[in-house]
Amino acid sequence: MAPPAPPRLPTLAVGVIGHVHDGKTALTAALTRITAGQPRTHEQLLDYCERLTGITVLAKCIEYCTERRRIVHWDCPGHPDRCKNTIKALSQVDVVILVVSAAAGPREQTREHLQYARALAVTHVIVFLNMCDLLDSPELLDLVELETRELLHACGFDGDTAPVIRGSAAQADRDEWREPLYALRDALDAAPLRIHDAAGALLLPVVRTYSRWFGRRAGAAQVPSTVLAGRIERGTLRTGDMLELVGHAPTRRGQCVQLRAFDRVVDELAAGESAGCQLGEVPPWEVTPGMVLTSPDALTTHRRVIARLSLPPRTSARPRSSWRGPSAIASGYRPHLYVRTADITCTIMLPDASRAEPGERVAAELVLDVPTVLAGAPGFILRDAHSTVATGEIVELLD
Ligand SMILES: Nc1nc2c(ncn2[C@@H]2O[C@H](COP(=O)(O)OP(=O)(O)OP(=O)(O)O)[C@@H](O)[C@H]2O)c(=O)[nH]1
Ligand SMILES: [Mg+2]
Repeated sequence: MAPPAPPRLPTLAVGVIGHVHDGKTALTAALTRITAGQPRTHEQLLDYCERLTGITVLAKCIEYCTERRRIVHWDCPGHPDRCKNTIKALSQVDVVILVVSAAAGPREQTREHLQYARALAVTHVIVFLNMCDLLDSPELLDLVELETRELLHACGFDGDTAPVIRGSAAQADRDEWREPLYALRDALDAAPLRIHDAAGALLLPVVRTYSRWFGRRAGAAQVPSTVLAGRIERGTLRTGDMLELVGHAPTRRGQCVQLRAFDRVVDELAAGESAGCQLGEVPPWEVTPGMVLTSPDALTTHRRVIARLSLPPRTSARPRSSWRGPSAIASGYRPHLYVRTADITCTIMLPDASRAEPGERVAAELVLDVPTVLAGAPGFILRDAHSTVATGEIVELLD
């Protein structure tokens, strides 16, 4: 029997970020067990390969309810090689929970994830100091909290007022460690909601695709159909709507055959909610994550933009041999551009200078390899194989 529909509460999208192995998945599992929804264990949130290595690879999206909110929760990977999945998940959230190991303090990925959240216009951070069961010195905990607040300041957040909760995700089922989880749940209830425009033209950046085949019975013609998942950024999506997929490949049209919010079939979903839209007449191989689902003729794509870039400053940390830290960029450099859920190679053209050094802010022209929907994008991230090249915002759309 299908589970009962959760009450219709305002949706808050939350991303859990932090350095690798600081306890993000353990905290996600603990949160599902103290809120209304499907309780999960740490193992249930990992797939087969992840269980073998203990490292989260894909960002996982789950849903649960607190007293006042329906939470759409993204458990992000912490490993530096999985940054791409973290960025795509962060492009879908309103608020982040920053998990910091009390035993180790903030580290390289703690800083990098905060920079991503800032670049993608997230303004509210809740800090969870995890693994406090391993430390019995309150002075050391004070020091880690101070260091984390300083890091929040350095990354452009309000480090003085951000809630900091001290707890232990792995021990959350024990009575003495239950209170911090309740405090975290209350902090999610108190987090500010974003105001979404439900009346504008539909804009749903596709984060994941699934394929479905109909007419599997003998003799019946097989009709491919695709399920597109993502968060509605603007507008309202209804079953039966005629829709258009824009960006990357030639524009495709199809009808919304079925609409799902996690495991519930619904008739309508509005801006701010996560949707799974089964699109008829469009085969799965023609859809790429990063495309945008919209109403026919509502949005246009662009390939050239003027942008303001901020290059991260050099730090003394060199945590692994293949990581070479922030470096200077020159005209003609071709990093990956992460904007909304798209991941596109682009060429940087610096009109005013031949080079830009770490820590600088420069204006640049970006030429994308494939056209994509860029209007209204909250911000973007440029990365190469090993490190973040720059974060930035679009100033002007050219063509
Ligand atoms: N002692 C102790 N161990 C913990 C705590 N939280 C998590 N752990 C352990 O830390 C290890 C890593 O936890 P995960 O939740 O997988 O860490 P993660 O941040 O999700 O890791 P990635 O997603 O790969 O970055 C596991 O063995 C957990 O059991 C805690 O509060 N106390
Ligand atoms: Mg994890």
